[in-house]
Amino acid sequence: MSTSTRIANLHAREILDSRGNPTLAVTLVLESGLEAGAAVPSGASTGTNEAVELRDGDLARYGGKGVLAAIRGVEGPIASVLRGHDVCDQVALDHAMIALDGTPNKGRLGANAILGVSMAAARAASVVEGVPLYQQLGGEEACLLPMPSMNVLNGGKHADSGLDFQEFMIVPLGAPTFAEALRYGAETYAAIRSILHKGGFKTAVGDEGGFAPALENNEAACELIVEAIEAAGYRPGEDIAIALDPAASSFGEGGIYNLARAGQGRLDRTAMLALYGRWINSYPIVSIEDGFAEDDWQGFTELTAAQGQRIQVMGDDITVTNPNFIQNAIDLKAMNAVLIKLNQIGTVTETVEAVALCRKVGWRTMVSHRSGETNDDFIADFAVACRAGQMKCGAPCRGERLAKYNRVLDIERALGKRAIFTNPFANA
Ligand code: 2PG
Ligand code: MG
Repeated sequence: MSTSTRIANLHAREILDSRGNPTLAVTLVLESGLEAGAAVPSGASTGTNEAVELRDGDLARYGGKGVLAAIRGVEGPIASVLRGHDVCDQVALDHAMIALDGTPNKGRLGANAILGVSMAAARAASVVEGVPLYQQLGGEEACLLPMPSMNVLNGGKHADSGLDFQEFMIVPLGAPTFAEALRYGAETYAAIRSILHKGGFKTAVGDEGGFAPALENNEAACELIVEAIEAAGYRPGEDIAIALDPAASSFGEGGIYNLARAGQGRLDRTAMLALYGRWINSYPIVSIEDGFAEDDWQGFTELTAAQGQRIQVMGDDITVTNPNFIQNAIDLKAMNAVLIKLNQIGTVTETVEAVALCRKVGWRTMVSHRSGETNDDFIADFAVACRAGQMKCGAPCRGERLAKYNRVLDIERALGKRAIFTNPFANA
């Protein structure tokens, strides 16, 4: 190993995410003097089994959300263990941190601390190797650009719009390139704004850049999106489809779902299944993520059995990017796709393993941002590197969301003729 690839030191500092909450920015320094950094995102609708995000709990600072202890972990024990390690051996250094933490959920050092180092190491390795990050992680065959799902209407824990469902997304699956997909999405987003404006609704946005109007109920959100797709000159279902993330753990427990915000009352599992069935018949829906709560494996399994041939049934809170939970989903046939979030599991290596497990059984994957984000665009490269095929990082609005979409644009341009962009739902 040459001195140029050995880790010399780690620094971390507290920065603010897109909600104004503290998070970590990590800088990794090599013996050669080369530096690379990464910033860590943070969720609002988190799964119970996600790896632990270490917060100080000191109410005198940021309401307890400070990350000074996580920073001490990076600069103290993690730096001591990683000093001298080859930055290009991602698997070894991620495993060194997992071993140092010693808990099953990274509860001692914090997944936020560990992930910041893991991402910074991948970036440093790409600089050392002189290749872009997507190629460093994914090799020469990393040419598949992700189909974006853009979150245009925000509800649940991401906005006080009154919508129970968290995310109403548009999927420009008829677009020939990623750049065109982004244009389809941005034009439809603009059409939603005009329709809302004309209807006297507020056009303020939620955490992920989608509008947060006080619509009458959850269906009205789907109606509005279909109207906007047409107003923008596209064909619903053929050019642009709808993807949902109800994030049902936010309003459901024990098989009962409380759609009170939008005045639809309490529904049991069977009624929720019927509701999704009606919606799938009425609107061009291609994907439902977290249609049931994280404790409701039966709901997932029933939805997959009933609708899995027609739509993508995807897990997020219930699978938490953790190969153990994904394996359980495979055993139960509980879904046919998995959402992938680096900070749910806490290292680049384990996230790559989660994607590989999905690929092994022919399941689709979607790489995802968190509702609390920074301008770090790591996930754009990561989605291309692991040939995920899909990605969501909010609306085509707000800098921390566009940082990722714009990075995919750059990757598409850099790949030139080698770039592949396909409709992942073509054979659904
Ligand atoms: C989700 C995510 C991202 P959060 O539920 O899929 O959209 O939200 O980061 O708040 O968990
Ligand atoms: Mg989700």
